[in-house]
Amino acid sequence: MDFSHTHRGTLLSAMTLLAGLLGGFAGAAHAQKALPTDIVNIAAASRGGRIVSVSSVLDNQKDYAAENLIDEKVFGPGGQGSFGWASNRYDPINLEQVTIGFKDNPLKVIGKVVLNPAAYVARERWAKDVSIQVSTESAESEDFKAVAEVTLRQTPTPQEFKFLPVQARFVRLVFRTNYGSDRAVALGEVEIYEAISTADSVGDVIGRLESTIADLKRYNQTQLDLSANSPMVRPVSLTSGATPGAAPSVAAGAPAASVNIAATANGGKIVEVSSVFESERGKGPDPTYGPDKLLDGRVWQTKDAKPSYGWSSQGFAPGEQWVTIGFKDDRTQPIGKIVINPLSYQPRERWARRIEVQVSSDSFKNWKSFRTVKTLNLRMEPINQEFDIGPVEAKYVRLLFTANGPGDVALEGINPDINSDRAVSLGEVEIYPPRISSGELDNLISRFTQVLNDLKGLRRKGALLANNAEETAEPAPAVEETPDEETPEVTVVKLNDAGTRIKTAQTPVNKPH
Ligand SMILES: [Ca+2]
Ligand SMILES: [Ca+2]
Repeated sequence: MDFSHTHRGTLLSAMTLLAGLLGGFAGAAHAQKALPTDIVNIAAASRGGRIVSVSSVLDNQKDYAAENLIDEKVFGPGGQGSFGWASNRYDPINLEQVTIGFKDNPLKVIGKVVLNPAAYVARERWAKDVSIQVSTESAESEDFKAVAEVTLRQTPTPQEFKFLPVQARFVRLVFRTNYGSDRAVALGEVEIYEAISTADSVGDVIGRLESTIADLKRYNQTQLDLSANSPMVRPVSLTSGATPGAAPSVAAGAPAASVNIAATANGGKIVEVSSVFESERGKGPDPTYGPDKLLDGRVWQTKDAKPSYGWSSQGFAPGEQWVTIGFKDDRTQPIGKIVINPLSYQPRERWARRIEVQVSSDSFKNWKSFRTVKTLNLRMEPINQEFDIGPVEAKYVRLLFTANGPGDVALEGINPDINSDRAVSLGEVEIYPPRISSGELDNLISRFTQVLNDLKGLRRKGALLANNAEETAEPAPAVEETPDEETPEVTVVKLNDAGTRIKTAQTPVNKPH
């Protein structure tokens, strides 16, 4: 794939979201649920779909014929296009209905119906509550069973209804209510889609991708809902009693806007450190200054019974002290921001002032694999300091220290980068993946959806080949066309050449005219 740098970063971010935030959902729902559905609308007249019967048509006008439900058009501004179907009455007892059949009457497994109310009539007539029913046998009314009771919004948009996969030879829509008219019930378009079995490997991939996209959409919505009052990064607080700088918790309800992936609490870890401070020279490293103190979500506070000192090196010269951070499961992560708090239990002369941020996607032991992506110049203040990075990809992030202390000593013969050669120290490091804006996420969702549709298209090609191969061995089950005399009470209307209506009762409408 050929992504630009920006897209690559964005895609990486999405992968992080998927892996990190949505990981919990994966594989959770293996209970009975709606399956993914195919991309071909089998109700469309262009695909051989047809109206088998309809209860009535508004003033028997051809403009409102039920065939308009499957013409893949709705009316446009000013009424051009297709008017949709409207009934000739609205009777809450004897409900209006329309029955749709598929090309050659096969038994289909369907999983989704899309309805668009947009009919060119008063909006009060638009269908509201609709019963979706199926028959596996004939189009006789007693054969139908309900699979979904749906409620349409009063908007001229396609509205999707997924349900558990069900076998259907005929689909009937029974119109229970409209939006307030006693004259008619109306609908612009009906689409019907087959369910895709997830039992085979391609179907399984399609199913997982579709549910991932659904999770992304939910995540995006949650982000939008929270964006008004949700800070991206929880600051380290020197006064608050709550764990300062702790990783924002994902478990606390909605997904956090961003997660500190360096925090020990989130699987972050120190994989290598140049040295650890010896409180008493010759007595060895003092674990109270250990590098784990960089990722513990705390900074030094006087009032703490057991304060966290932060990390300190043993000795300091520019470029000779470092600490290397890895992530949960040694995963490669996209990095968008680093937050540093220099406050440590050391004199300010020892606080880290300049840091090279280096990243590697290789082994942390392979020094040559690290490259500098940013130089951080810290203020000698005991506060969180934020630095935007990249976005870059990193399996390991190394902080290489090149200066300590305030740097305000300007004496001849003194290296201003070394305010203390005893140690370099730091209180806390936080690392965050790049943020994704809602627009970027929308864009990603639509690209993922395109991939999903391409996959469904490929599956269809494969399925067609397989069907052709099997055709001689096992012909598709044939179904007799419902005989005219058994057709349910139907009034079908045709126009003769002079435009006069001719009633031809009890005749299924098989083709457009
Ligand atoms: Ca239509
Ligand atoms: Ca700390």
